[in-house]
Amino acid sequence: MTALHGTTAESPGAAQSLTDGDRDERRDVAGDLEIIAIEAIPFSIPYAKPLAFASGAVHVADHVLVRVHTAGGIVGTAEAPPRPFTYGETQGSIIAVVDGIFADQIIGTSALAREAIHARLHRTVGNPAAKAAIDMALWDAIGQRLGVSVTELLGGYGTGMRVSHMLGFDEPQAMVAEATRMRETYGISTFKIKVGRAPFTLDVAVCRALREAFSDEVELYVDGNRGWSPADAERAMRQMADLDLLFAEELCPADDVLGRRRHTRTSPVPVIADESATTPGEVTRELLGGSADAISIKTARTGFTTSQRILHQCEGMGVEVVMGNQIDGQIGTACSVTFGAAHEHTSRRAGELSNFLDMSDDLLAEPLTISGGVLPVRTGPGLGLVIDEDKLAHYRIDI
Ligand code: MUC
Ligand code: MG
Repeated sequence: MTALHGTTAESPGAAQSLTDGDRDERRDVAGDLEIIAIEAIPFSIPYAKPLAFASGAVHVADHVLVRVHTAGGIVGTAEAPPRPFTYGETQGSIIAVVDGIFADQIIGTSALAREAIHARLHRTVGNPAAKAAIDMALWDAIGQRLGVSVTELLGGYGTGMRVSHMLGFDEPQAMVAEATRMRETYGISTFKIKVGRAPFTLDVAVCRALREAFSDEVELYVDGNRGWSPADAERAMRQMADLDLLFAEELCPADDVLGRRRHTRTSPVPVIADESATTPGEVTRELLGGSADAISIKTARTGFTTSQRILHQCEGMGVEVVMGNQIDGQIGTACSVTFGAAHEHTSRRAGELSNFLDMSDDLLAEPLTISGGVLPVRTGPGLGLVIDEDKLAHYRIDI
């Protein structure tokens, strides 16, 4: 059995209160959770309804299933969705970095040594989706071994989250029709409108059409994926000041530091940082630099461990957060709701948890369901995910 790495099992304080039996049990947990292998399996599932936005479009979910195997026969599972147009990761790069770098760094370590594993993975600055998937698979394994859900391990706040649906690029009336379908079928009443095309001939018109169609029955906010200049953002937000938008997300290029600061100062609604705030350090820079008022937390890029660091950072600063979507499939969405529902601060706003509805199929034996505008958390143990092995065999592209 592997010893605990830097935990309290051997510490003097613990020795007074633990019996030999307790100590054996804790060594067993750590030993059962020793990482013995990691699999990175590429799979491709077409979208029934592709999603287009200012920085790209997704027609096929070219994701990677990450499975962490432990000495006790537990398999932790998560999904990495590469976003080449945003972070430069691809299906191939995720597999290469997991197999070539991360596996060696953590095989032989107990999944309980979460800080040691975090420190090793974060020697590498980039590769967010690869690191996040490993992190979440490890939490899944820990939850399974302990017989509790990950959402309880993380915080145990609630049992589900209100859902916000992302409306991809289309003509104004088609986007209204899509929102209507989401309301009628799933009870969703919060929508993130993708903007970042032509602000004054199309984007503002889309937002106005949605507000006119639904009056005050829906919550609306916009996400530009860096598509507008700061000057256009200022003017467009002024033109939409009467639309009662909740937020404006990442409207301008991430590098335009002064422009984004000016736009944040003049925006009539809070500005969310998404692509510009992907690490705790970037969150600090954006918030203290005055380039954002709120933060999008995406478990697909910061897993559970770093997402919790960012969440606590925001909470301490009195900054709002939204659970974002990296165009996740059902496994990724289950991870987002697991984290979002676990905490009070992430549960205040609707989470972006419905993109999987646009996929033609998925890998879970028991699909996620949204009803009454709410996605429930899986009750575990772990993440409570069972992969349909026939579907995985069908959609994997490595054999
Ligand atoms: C979003 O919030 O920007 C689009 C690209 C990506 O990485 O996530 C989505 C949604
Ligand atoms: Mg965004």
